[in-house]
Amino acid sequence: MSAPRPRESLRPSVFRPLLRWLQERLEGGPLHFTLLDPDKTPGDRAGEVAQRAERLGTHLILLGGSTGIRPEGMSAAARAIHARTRLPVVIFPQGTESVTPEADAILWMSLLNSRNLRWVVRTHAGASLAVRHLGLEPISLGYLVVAPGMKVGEVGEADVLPRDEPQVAAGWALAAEYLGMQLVYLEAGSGAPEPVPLPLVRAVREVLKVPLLVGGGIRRADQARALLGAGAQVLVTGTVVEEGGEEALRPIIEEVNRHRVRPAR
Ligand code: 1GP
Repeated sequence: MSAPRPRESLRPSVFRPLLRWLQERLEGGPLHFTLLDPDKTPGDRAGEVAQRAERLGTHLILLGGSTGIRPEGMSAAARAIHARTRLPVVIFPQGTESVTPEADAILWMSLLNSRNLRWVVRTHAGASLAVRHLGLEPISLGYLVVAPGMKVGEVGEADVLPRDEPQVAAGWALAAEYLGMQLVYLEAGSGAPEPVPLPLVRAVREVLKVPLLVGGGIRRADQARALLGAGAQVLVTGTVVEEGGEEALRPIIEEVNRHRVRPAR
């Protein structure tokens, strides 16, 4: 029996191919992604929060979390965000439960420094045919968890990258690029007391050709400015969106947009 044929996405994406959309916008400067966890910010509420983030100037919504993710929750949140914004919605997967045809693409992320092959490639092997069947665009991403790693470091069974060894991080990031990853993400873990250290970002940026995303623990504009100065091309914030509200999010997004030579939209 042959595998089911891929079909046009159930919800044809206006951003397709999203990777190209992303690369074009990155030519004009850095981007800000808003991470929403449908377990903490479900359904219509996700739509409202995304709408506010869009008004503040965010460029894309990542949908996902480390625990408690269900396909129905992902779909409801994605639908609500599409109803209220014109932002692309991209799956930030926890596992097969994160897959929804309502998204514009899925980050095909491999937690490279996990001790468990489940997070590196095994879950992917179980989900790839479904993703193809749904017509979702996969964007490969080398996901590197830096100390302290927080929940994702624990759940993902990561040997977290040390904060004081920039060349170690550079080695891992370049390995990801050489493996063909289209994006690399340095992750300190959601709610980390401090973001990824600047020397790590600098060392990784120096060797990498593909876009570099940085997230975890970004709460203030001065941190955003420093990370952008060190070479981060996409900043991801989650906690500040869900807990800090508009006042906390605004200066971070403003900082990202101040670094752009032309608007993203
Ligand atoms: C998730 O690192 C991001 O990948 C979000 O981190 O919740 O600390 O913003 P925060």
